[in-house]
Amino acid sequence: MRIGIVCYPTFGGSGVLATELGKALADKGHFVHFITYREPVRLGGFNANIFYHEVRVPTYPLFDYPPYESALASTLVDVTLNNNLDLLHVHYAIPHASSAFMAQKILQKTQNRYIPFITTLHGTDITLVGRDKTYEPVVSFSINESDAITAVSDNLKEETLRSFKIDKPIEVIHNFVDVRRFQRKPIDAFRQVIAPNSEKILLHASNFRKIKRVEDVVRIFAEVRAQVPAKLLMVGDGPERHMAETMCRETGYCDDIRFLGKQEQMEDILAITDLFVLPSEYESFGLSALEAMAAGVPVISTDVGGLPEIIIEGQTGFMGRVGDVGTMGRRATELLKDPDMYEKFSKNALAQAKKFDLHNIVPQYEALYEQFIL
Ligand code: GMT
Repeated sequence: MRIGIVCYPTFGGSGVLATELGKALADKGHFVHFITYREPVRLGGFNANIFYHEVRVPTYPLFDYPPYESALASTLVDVTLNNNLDLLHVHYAIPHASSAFMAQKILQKTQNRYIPFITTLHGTDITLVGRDKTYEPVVSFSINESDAITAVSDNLKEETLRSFKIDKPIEVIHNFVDVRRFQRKPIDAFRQVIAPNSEKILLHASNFRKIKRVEDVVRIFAEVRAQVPAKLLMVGDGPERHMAETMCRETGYCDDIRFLGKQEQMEDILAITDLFVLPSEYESFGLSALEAMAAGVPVISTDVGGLPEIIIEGQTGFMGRVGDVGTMGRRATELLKDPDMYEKFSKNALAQAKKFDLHNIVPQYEALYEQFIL
């Protein structure tokens, strides 16, 4: 198949998933065309079946807001025609689904050619941004005009049906992880630098937006650190980072917390990690938690959104209510203090991640695509 993938090329979960999907499809012999404004961060090395098309957004003095949506639609028309694409798969509804709809109509009218498009809903495109009145009519319309709609969790499907009038089925295809990629041996020198006295290592990775509640990560760490020698790694960057850094100073554990910024080699960082912490206000799925589990790292998280679909309470990690840093901190401490329990959780986490391995999930996308290929 010849598939066009549209996504945000950044470190966000939807971009990561879309890129990994494209790579997995290319490995299976499909031709994959990424159509984005920048090369996706996880794209990595050369693959003969992968093509990258940059969406150029020319600026003009009149444009306070350069019209990205139009530039994307035009590029989709061009790439579809010149590469004889079979279908478009857009990740994150805004503005990708409406651009795909526009491209579909242009191709129909001018070339008498029908290009199906599938929209995968990822989370904030529904739960935050999409619900906003400013976008809602366009989001509802373009989701409904998609040839197929998928959501990354049962919870996100329910949220979508609650917030929008959707007149066609939404198929749930859970996010996936390449488990093999996360079977790394810890780099001793790296562990030694981070935790020179064999302290436990906790990790949080996100885009540091409000919804991630990074202040709770620091509070949970403070609870743990009061009981167990430990270090906290904060990976990523975003609007709440400065606040989190200020908070660290207030806890008195500043020397034990390191902000690493954006990182591409998550498998190496996870290989030295003991516990992953994700106390979000909402997660449609929590791809970062699944990646941690694939590395055998138990997860301490909130019990929101799609997280209970991947984390098994009391077996692969512990979940607390939003803001309940006391419970999450206590559970994290118990786990780190009990080597037998930790060992069991680590094994369970890996076993659970294997259920979401790319070999189990990618065929679900292929089966869906096949329904639309003439
Ligand atoms: O919130 C993020 O980390 C970014 C965001 C995105 O769309 O790029 O992530 C959403 O999609 C991910 C991939 O499907 C999910 O794993 C995240 O849970 C989801 N984030 C939220 O729902 C807040």
